[in-house]
Amino acid sequence: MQEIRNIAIIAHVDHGKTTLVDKIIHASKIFRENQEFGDLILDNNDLERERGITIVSKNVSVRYKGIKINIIDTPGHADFGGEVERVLKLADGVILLVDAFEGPMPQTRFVLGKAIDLGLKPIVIVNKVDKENCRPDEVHENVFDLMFNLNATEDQLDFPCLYGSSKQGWMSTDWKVQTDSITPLLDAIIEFIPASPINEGTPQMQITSLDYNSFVGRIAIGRVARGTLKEGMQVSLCKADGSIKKMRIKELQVFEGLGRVKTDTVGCGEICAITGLDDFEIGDTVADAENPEALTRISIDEPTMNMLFTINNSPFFGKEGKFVTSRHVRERLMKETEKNLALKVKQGDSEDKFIVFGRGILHLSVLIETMRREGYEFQVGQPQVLYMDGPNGERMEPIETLVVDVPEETAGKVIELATQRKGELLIMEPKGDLQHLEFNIPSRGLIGLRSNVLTATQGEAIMNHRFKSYEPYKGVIPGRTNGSMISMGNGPAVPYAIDKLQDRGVFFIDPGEDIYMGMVVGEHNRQNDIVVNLQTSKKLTNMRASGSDDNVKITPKLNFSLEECMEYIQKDEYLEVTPKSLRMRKIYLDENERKRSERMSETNAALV
Ligand SMILES: Nc1nc2c(ncn2[C@@H]2O[C@H](COP(=O)(O)OP(=O)(O)OP(=O)(O)O)[C@@H](O)[C@H]2O)c(=O)[nH]1
Ligand SMILES: [Mg+2]
Repeated sequence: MQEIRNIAIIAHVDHGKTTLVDKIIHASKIFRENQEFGDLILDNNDLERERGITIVSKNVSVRYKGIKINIIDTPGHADFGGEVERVLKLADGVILLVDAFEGPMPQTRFVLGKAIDLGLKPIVIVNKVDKENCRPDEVHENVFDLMFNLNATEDQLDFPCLYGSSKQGWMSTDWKVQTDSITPLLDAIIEFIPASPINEGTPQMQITSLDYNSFVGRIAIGRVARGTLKEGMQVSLCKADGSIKKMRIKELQVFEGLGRVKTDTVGCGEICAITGLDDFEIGDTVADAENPEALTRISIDEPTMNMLFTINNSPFFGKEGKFVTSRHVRERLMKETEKNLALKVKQGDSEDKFIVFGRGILHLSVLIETMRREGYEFQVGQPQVLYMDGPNGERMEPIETLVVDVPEETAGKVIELATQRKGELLIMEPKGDLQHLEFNIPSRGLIGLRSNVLTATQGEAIMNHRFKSYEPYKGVIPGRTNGSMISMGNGPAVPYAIDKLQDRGVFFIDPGEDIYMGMVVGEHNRQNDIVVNLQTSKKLTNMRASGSDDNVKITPKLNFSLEECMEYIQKDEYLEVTPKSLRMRKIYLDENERKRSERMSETNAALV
C-alpha cells in the first residue's frame, strides 16, 4: 500500500505558507518529469488574489522518494481560524512557518496551540531569512518558548527546525548556509512526520470540508480514519442529531498534484473526495452501512460579531444589482452557511431583515464582497459585538489580543489610541528597530481602530489581533468623534456647492455624483451631524465674478474600502452595497423622521 504523509502548513497571516506550497509543487516537477504544471497560483479565487491572502484552505499532493505527501495550505488570518482547526484533523503533522523578523504572532500562537493539543508533530521553518534585519536565532528561541508555554510534549519540543526563504525557493538547516532547493524540507517531512496510521476495521471518514461542482453537486472531503472506501459502496451517514441515513458512494477521488484524480478504492490514511452523498454537513461521519460508528464531531468557534443584512430600500434600489429581493438575499445567505461553518444566519424582526453572525470584520466583508460580485444588492448595518451573560449574570464581552509593531516615535500615539478604547498595555519591548506592543482590548474597541492607528503612524504600524476570551464588560468606549454630512436633496452634487462646504469637512463623493436625500456624503469636522444642500448652483448676480471663482479646486474625495465603510457607519446608518457602489446613508432618509426616532429612543432610555 502507498505510504502517505498528511501535513498541514500553518502560520500567522503573510508568513509565506502559500508561497512555500507553490515552491513545493514546482520542485516536484523534478521528481515526476511527465507531470505538467502551469504557473501556479494556489490562491485562486479573485478575492484571494486581489488581497494576497488565503481565505479557504486547499489540498495539493506531491510524491517524493516513493512517498505521497498530501499538503494542506491553510489561511493565516484570524477570522478564518475555524477553517484551520477543522483541516488539522486531516493531518499527521504540521509545518509551522514563522517570519524570521516578526517572530511568533497572535495567530501563530493560536494555530500552534491547536496543533499541539491534537498531538501533531511540528516541523518549524524560520522563513524569510533573506529579509534584512531578520533575527532567525532569536525567533527559533521564541518558538521554543511558545511551544513550551503551550504545554507541548517532549517529542513536540524536540522539533526539527529549518531556515530558508520560500520566496527564493530554498531551505537549509543553517540559515547562514544557503542551499538551492527545498529538498531539505521534503527530507525532513519524510523523516520526522509519522506515516498516516492504518487502522483495520469497518470504514469511517469524517467530512471536514466540502467542494462544489455544478455537474455533480456537493463533494465531501475528509481523511479515511479506518478501513477502506470503495466506489459504489453502500454507506451510512451519521448526522449531528444522531440520525443515520443510508446512501451510496458514487465516485471517489484522491488529490494528485494540483487537482484530483478518480480512483476505485481509497485506503486508510488517505485524504479523499466523495461524490454522490447528498444532504451531508461538515462534521458528519461516513461509516459502515450495517454497523455505523460516528466519530466525535468537530467543534466550531462561536461567532463574536453580528451585522444586519437587509434589502436595499434606498431611492437607488434595483439600479445596479441583479438580485435584490429579500428572497434572493435569504437564499444566498442560507447557501453560505452550508460551507462557511463559522457563519450563522437568523431571521431579524421583519421578513426582509437577517442577522448574520461571524468571526470578525474580514469574515463578514469577504461574504459581502463575494455577494456584490455575484450581482447582489443589499444593505448592512453597523457591526455589533456579541455579549454574553457571565456566571453571575454579569455582562461579558469579547476581548482580543492586539499586537502592534510600530516605529518608536509613534508608539506613544498608538498606546493613547488603544487606551482610549479600553485597551490594556501588557507588553512593550523593542523588536529590531520597532517597538512591539501587546494589548488586551475589547473587540468593540477594535472597530475603526486600524484606520486611526494608520493615520497616526503615517501607515507604518503593523497591526494584528485575535479573539482571546469573554471577559466582564469594560465600560463605555467613546464612539466616532466626527458627525456626518448628510445630503438634503436628490440629484447630482454641484461642484460649486461642494466647494463652498469644503471647510466644513471631507467629502465621500465626487462632484457631479448622483446623490439622494439622507445619504452620508462626507464627514463633518465637528461632532454633530449636519444636513447640507449640494444641489445649489451659484447665484446669478449682476456683479462680475472674479476669474478664480470658476476654477473651483475641490480636494479629491475620501475613498473608503468596504471594511472601512463597515467600521465607519454609526448605529443610525446603513451601508448600501451594490455591484457598482458603496454608499453610506441614514436609516431614516428624512430629517424629521430621524429627529422623531431620536426623541423616541431618548424617551425609551429615560423610561428604563
Ligand atoms: N522576503 C520574503 N518574502 C516572502 C517570503 N515568502 C513569502 N514572502 C512574501 O510574503 C507575502 C505573503 O506570502 P504568502 O505566501 O501569500 O503568505 P501566506 O502565509 O500564505 O498568507 P495567508 O494565506 O494570507 O495567511 C508575499 O508578498 C510573499 O511574496 C520569503 O521567504 N522572503
Ligand atoms: Mg496563503
